[in-house]
Amino acid sequence: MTALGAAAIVRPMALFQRRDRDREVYGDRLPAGQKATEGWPVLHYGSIPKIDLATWRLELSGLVEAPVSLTWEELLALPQASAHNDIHCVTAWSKFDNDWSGVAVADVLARVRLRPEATQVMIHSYGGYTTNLSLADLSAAGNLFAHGHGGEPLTREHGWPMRLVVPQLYFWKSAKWVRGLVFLDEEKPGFWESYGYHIRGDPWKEERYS
Ligand SMILES: Nc1nc2c(c(=O)[nH]1)N[C@H]1C(S)=C(S)[C@@H](COP(=O)(O)O)O[C@H]1N2
Ligand SMILES: [Mo]
Repeated sequence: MTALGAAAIVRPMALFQRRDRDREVYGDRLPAGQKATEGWPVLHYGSIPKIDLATWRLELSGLVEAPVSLTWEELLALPQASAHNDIHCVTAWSKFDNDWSGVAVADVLARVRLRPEATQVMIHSYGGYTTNLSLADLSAAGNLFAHGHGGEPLTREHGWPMRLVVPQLYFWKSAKWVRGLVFLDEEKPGFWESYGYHIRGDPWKEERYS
């Protein structure tokens, strides 16, 4: 057998063994097709945007009664919250037991009056990334606009100064470097969704691609 052939057979077996081990350790907390990672991979399209806290804003616009713009100080003046959760990336890694700090999505949404027809949201990031969520998925309990992880401020590559954390959906929905939410009355695909990622992305239903 060639070296290549051996590698091709051995590697999938190792993967299955690892998935079995992960299944024993994490049980029902591991969605189908995922494996646990100890580190924290950095994944994004393009380069890390340059952000200045003095000019940073979180803009709430679209189907709202009046647009709202929060400065960094105004975000920090909102009630500070924390969340403990597992995250699942569509590239098949899951990272367990994350401790996030930030502001509950509900407390940010409380700052804006939505028009009744607003049912969907496009998240916009510094650097141009977008991802879409239903208003229901965005406002699910436990979702956070996070500025810290593991007791430390977010690092630049993980979304400093602030990222969204929506742990019940695949992690591409958790936009890093968030700069605005645009409220919509119809479902529109964001960046990865327009390249064939699933429009919703529930890891428990393996909604990876459409
Ligand atoms: N702004 C921005 N946010 C993003 C992305 C991106 O390319 N740009 N990639 C998404 C994807 S595909 C994943 S898996 C996670 C990765 O987050 P991490 O680098 O903190 O692990 O960020 C998501 N948020
Ligand atoms: Mo991803």
